[in-house]
Amino acid sequence: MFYHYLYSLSDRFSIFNIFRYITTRSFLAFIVALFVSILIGKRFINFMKKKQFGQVIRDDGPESHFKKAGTPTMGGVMIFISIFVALLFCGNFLSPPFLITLLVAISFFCLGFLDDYLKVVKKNTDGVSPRGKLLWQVVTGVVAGYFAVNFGVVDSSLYIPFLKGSLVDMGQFYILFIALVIVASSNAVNLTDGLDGLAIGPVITSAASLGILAYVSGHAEISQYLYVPYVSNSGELVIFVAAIVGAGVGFLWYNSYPAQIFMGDVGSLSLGGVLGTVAVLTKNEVLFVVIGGIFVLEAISVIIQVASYKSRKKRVFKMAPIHHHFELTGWPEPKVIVRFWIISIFLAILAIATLKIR
Ligand code: 57M
Repeated sequence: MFYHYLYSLSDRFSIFNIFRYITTRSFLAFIVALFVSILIGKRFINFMKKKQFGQVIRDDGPESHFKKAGTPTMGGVMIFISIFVALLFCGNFLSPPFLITLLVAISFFCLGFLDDYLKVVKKNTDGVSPRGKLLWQVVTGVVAGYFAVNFGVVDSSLYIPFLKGSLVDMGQFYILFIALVIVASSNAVNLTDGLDGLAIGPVITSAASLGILAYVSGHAEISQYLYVPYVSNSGELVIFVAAIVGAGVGFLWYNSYPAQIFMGDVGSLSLGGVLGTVAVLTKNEVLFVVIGGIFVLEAISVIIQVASYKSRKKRVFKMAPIHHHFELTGWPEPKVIVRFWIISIFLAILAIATLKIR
């Protein structure tokens, strides 16, 4: 919003010309989101404590988690307040990719908020039914995909890194593919959010690398030079992910071990959905499997565990998702968390490095 007003002043005050640059607005979005999240974090935690809106710990989980009972949750509210404030100042609300990503963020925020509200405030441990949650996510993903494909935001071809040109034109089926990526990403981040800082770390590294890829794909000359599909206006998504990085670092200040607050489904579902949306709107859905490798590993560990248990009544892991397996193997929680962060940083660097070897 303010971006449009401030930029319009640039013909009278040349200083506001800087608002034309995506790099300037991205840096400002990062700083504003970081500042707001650190500023409101303490107050939000105290509010949740006073209201006794704390996490209920399931008794079938690792014993080391029982002491976490009552930890304030729904930290995703403070994350997205920070992101929305930053976007109000720096976001381009006339950019279709930006608006589609905002649509997914708001929809998944509402879904996660409702789920957490039912569980934490209404003490209804089930929250939104898994079927209802999935239906909400799929409808959101299909709507986002419909606008992306039918309003010329992205072409419906699937691009594989290292292959010059597209692999296949999926036509209207690309809408379902977009929905699949958004829903899978949202649920994978949700599953990963099971240790202090375990989800927000890879969210930060994923957002940062997607930001670099969005900048490249939105820049005509650079995208051509690097053989990356050009997606007009995708540069506006850099501001969005920069706000996520800022808000994520601010949230990590409080979510680092031992966590003073959890992000809740309101945080994990929406952050995952937004990352998936940015990945498809910048034509990086395949590379996103590498960037979000920790999320993929966590989700696959659950799929393997559930399939094995249902078919053979035997577990492959001591407990799924895989972070619990390492905990039960004897790794202290901080060691699991930091080692997963190290892997995420490596995967993000690897993904960016592919830009030079296409
Ligand atoms: C999301 N939620 C955490 C917190 C966070 C199918 C099955 C794999 C589903 C899965 C599940 O329930 N996933 C839900 C994971 C929960 O965190 C809350 O949820 C929000 C994210 N959605 O923000 O509000 C617990 O995680 C811990 N936590 C931290 N620090 C954080 O910063 O310590 C979270 C954030 C919190 C806290 O203890 O209470 C969760 O784990 O539920 N189920 C599981 O993950 C369960 N695994 C399981 O059942 N495995 C079985 C299946 C696969 C057959 C098996 O392996 O045999 C585990 N989780 C729990 N208990 N709580 C184990 C049992």
